[in-house]
Amino acid sequence: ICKFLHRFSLHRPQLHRWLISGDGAQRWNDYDSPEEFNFASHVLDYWAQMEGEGKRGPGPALWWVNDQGDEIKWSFRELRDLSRRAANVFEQTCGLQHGDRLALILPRVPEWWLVTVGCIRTGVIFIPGTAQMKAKDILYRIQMSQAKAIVTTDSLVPEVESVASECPGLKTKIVVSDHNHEGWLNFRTLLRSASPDHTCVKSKMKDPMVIFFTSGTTGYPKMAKHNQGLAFRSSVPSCRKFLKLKTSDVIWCMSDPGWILATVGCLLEPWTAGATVFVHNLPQFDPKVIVETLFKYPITQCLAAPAVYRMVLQKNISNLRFPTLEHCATGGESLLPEEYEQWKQRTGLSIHEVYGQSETGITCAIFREMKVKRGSIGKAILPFDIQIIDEKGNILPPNTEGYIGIRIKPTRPLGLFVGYENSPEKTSEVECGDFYNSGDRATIDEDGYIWFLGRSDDVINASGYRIGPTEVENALVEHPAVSESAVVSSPDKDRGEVVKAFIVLNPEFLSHDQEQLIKELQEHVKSVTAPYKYPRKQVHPIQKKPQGSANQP
Ligand code: BCO
Repeated sequence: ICKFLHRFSLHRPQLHRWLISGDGAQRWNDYDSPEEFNFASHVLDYWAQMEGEGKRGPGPALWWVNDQGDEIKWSFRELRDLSRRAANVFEQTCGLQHGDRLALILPRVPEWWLVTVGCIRTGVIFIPGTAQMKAKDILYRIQMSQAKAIVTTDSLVPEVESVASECPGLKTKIVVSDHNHEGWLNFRTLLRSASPDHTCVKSKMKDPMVIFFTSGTTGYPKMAKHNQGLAFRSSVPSCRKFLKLKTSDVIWCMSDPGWILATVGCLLEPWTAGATVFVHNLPQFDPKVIVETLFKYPITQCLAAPAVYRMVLQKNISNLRFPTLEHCATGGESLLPEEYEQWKQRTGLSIHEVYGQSETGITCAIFREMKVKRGSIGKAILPFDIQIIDEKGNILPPNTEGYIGIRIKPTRPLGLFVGYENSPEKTSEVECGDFYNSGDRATIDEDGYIWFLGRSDDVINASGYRIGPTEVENALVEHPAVSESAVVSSPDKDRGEVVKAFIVLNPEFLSHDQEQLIKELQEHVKSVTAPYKYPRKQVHPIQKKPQGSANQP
């Protein structure tokens, strides 16, 4: 009956309402797979309608602030109209069509939400990236993804301009700014004159929605492509139980907009529940500002990498009893049991771990009302069937170390990526028997709780960032001092892991002051690739031996 009603509801908005309960949870089954789904029309427009009928509370859909005291609050109706305008900008002004790709490289500005939803309305596939990226990172992403358009911010205009001639497929450059740039369309100006009427595309569930670039052990980042299932997944009952968001909740997910954690935690999860998304556009991360913000605004839930909680605790701030905060979740790297204990003692709140990847979205979690087992990343969120597997895809018994596997046969669950774009061989490398092999090592206990152990490959997870050693090695060898480099992960008390680089110097740099050279190499990496990747551990330059001499370090 549920399936029938759901199918019917896609064409009859008045029936669609029957499928949504008072707290915003949609009455789909965990295993449902409707043929059509569009987050903008099925979720946002629904909440706009509820607001219009006085059936949703007064909280805004988006509440944005910055460090200069600016504030923006948009209701779901405003968001609907503005994102329809964005859709018209993309379709009418930029000539983008269903299936075209758009690179989205913005910091936490309100327009990020208009661009994402505008893309969903038009069927344009958006490709988020962090605004820490440099020209080469951007060039690689545009060339690989064949993006026809880019939306970015003032500071990245020169970076894009420096590589634009190498991107013949890039037809439209859009800047989110109060200033105009030659050769660029101005998003804010266009939005003002665009029509708020737009007919949302009827997307099929299998239509691509978003592509995330994700780092691996070798080579450059791969493109993990997701269909509409990533957004639909937020609507199924198991996912709704994980944060148990209500329309009165105000959730602050601190992830950079370039990561899947932001797409899930700042967009899909909160708005599926009709909750308020809170955003603080911090130019620079500062634990003190995090604490002040949690005191100043009525934030009820926060989702941030363990490093954020860790750095707040390290500040030794006397009062961490936040007046409205009820629930804390974390993901991206491991939270240490002692950090959990300290946070609980100082704030009175538990931190609930979640686990996921760019390929999977949030895969398992300590649900809001679930018993916390300290150090566990929780249980599978349906419809994902997670098992611990060996390298052939055989299921291992409880308490045996293996890989985190997600069942893909006989049915690939909605919410799991559809594959690495343009790389069937890389896609098949991670398919292992009936499972997707995450490459992460873990055990599962008799109660179904999963215990994360670490990566099986050389990918470095520094404060929640996934960094491929090759990306840093390639950046280092661009410096004239560097003849060869090898980059590895190194344990770190603040960031869990950090990048450590070993350098073989070219002979003419051997006499240079080593401490100064280390700093220069760090700054060099920051200048040629996204700075979060720079080697933080002291790198000790190694003398390059003349050819034929003994091979000593
Ligand atoms: O630490 P330093 O000051 O030496 O360097 C920092 C920045 O100052 C610097 N930087 C940034 N922009 C720059 C720049 N330098 C030159 N030019 C620029 N334009 O570069 C370094 C960047 O490091 P960071 O981003 O780690 O900065 P910070 O301030 O230490 O931030 C700490 C964290 C904890 C806020 C940050 O590391 C963070 O946000 N981590 C979480 C990442 C995350 O969200 N991961 C989730 C991925 S999705 C996923 O895992 C799937 C889960 C479902």
